[in-house]
Amino acid sequence: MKFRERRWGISESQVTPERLLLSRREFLGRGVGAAGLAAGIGLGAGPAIGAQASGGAALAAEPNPRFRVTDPRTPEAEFTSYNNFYEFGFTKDIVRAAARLKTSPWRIVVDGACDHPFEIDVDDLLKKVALEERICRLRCVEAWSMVVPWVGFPLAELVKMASPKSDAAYLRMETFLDPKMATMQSAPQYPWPYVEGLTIAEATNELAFLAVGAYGRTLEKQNGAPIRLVVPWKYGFKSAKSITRFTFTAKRPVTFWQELGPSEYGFWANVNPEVAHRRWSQARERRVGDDERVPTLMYNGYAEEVAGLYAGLGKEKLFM
Ligand SMILES: Nc1nc2c(c(=O)[nH]1)N[C@H]1C(S)=C(S)[C@@H](COP(=O)(O)O)O[C@H]1N2
Ligand SMILES: [Mo]
Repeated sequence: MKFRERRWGISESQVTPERLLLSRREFLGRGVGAAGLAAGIGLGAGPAIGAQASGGAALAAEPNPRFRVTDPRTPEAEFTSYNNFYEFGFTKDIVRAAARLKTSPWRIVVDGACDHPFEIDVDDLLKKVALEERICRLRCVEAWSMVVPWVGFPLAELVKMASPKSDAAYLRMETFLDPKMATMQSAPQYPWPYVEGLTIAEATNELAFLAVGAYGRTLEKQNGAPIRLVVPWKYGFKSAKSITRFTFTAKRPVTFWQELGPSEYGFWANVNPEVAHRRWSQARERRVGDDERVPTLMYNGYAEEVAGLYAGLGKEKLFM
């Protein structure tokens, strides 16, 4: 097991797969323009620990006792300062760049194969749902993890409002597209906007959640304000931030990460400690906060709730 130990011994920047993949594309000569690079990476230069961006109004919500992991919560300052949000830069330090995200007004389109397509402002959407608090694990494919008290509502509620048609097998989700606001989006070789997808069965599983807050406050911009997905049994990249469109479709969507690296990132991306990423083990994870290395759990600890969704799908690449 010497090999694995060596792996853990190397510096985090070397194990940051998503970033590596992006920079590899730069080397291929299809890279980000110099201006984009300077803006996206340069802006995030200062130390961001403890930084408080705009937003963060108090947001009361009843704790849902059924979704409360007992692991220690990640300190809020870590959650709000150690981020992946590639629209704003390829480092973890994007707080300042993300301050440019304009979250109000925020229009959401719900369309595609459904009986009740609609368009709504996020504030009006929130009048139609009951908010609750859930404490969930978040496991990034890069082998770090957090435990986050989210505030939001089940994604199933939104699905119900739209009333999908019988041929709608998937829910496709799309993040904003505004290169003036998000500098990295002016790099045309990336498949912006950020796209993610779930099967309807996954989207209506009670664990699939739309978060509008965390730690008792509205979401910070860097965490995907004003509304983001939380799919706790899948690798973090499935939990798309700052969503503007939900589309019901018969066709499986090709996601942002699939498009960039189909041999490393798939549609399903369920957490499984026994299935290594092409370039590193997924057996353990680094808990952001105390930096302890702890074992990764099957479906990130949610096997009981979701394993049944994948019965009979053995031929699919369920764990990448
Ligand atoms: N739109 C968008 N959503 C995104 C990402 C992104 O780059 N853009 N990164 C994903 C990844 S890789 C992770 S691990 C989580 C990180 O969420 P956090 O920064 O709130 O912890 O957001 C996911 N959602
Ligand atoms: Mo991630």
